[in-house]
Amino acid sequence: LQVIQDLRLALERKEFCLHYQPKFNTQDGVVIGAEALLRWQHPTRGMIAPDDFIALAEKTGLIVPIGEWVLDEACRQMRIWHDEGNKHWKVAVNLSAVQFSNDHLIERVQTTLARNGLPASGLMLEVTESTAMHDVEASLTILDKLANMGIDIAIDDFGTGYSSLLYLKRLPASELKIDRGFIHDLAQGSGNSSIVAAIVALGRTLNLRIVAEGVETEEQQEYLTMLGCDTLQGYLMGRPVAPDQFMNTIRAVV
Ligand code: G
Ligand code: G
Ligand code: MN
Ligand code: NA
Repeated sequence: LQVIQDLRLALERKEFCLHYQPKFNTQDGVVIGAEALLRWQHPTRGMIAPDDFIALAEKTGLIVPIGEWVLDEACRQMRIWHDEGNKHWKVAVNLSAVQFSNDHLIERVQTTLARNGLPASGLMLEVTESTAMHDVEASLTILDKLANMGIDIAIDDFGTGYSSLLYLKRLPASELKIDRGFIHDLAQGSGNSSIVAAIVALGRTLNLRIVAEGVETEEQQEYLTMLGCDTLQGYLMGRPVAPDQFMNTIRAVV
């Protein structure tokens, strides 16, 4: 397949880039960091979204070198933002299931932080609920190592998998990201609003920050604030943008 061939060459041809979407503290509106989101600038097909090539990258194993590039690039950019005075920001990097179970993950993360001079506290790793719960004992081993290095762990797309509460309690995560499907159809008194309220309560109990992603309207923003979400992320406050546009994006909000 042509697209597999293209994907193999994309790294050396420098066709990947990262866009960054800001994350805001609900109470004071302060930016606490950004999620790095991968984009593929294809020479003839234009910009390709990750949903259209991550699965293929996983199947071919190419996700491992691509993921290493993502981690390195995200750490490099966050080091620049730290040096510009935003020392408290973290960059959140998505890990796919294949990367997560790769034997070299821990070592790669360590060397990448060191190479870029980024403290572990400047990095957050996002794993989906289904990845984390797939083999819970193995996940605990890996996540404990990462957490012991001082890296924050977020459980992404939360509410779409099947978490055992016992395991959730043992996971060294600091953040639950409510899947944007629940946010999209959020309305006062709706089924989803009860689910969001329940996840917020769970987060309080387990000492986890609750992030609402996919916030698109002011009604959602107000309601999620009222429900007690700690962090908001979405098109309303900022779309994913190239790093040179990031400061302008957040200045428009804060
Ligand atoms: O903007 P958005 O289209 O960027 O992302 C779509 C999906 O692709 C999300 O589920 C997101 O987690 C995933 N994704 C984005 N960037 C990366 C990445 O660098 N690595 C992995 N594994 N997934 C990513
Ligand atoms: O699965 P993950 O949470 O990593 O994916 C983040 C995805 O959500 C990216 O594709 C990003 O572009 C997208 N996204 C971020 N904010 C919004 C939003 O407000 N609305 C919608 N529909 N998608 C969003
Ligand atoms: Mn994510
Ligand atoms: Na998500």
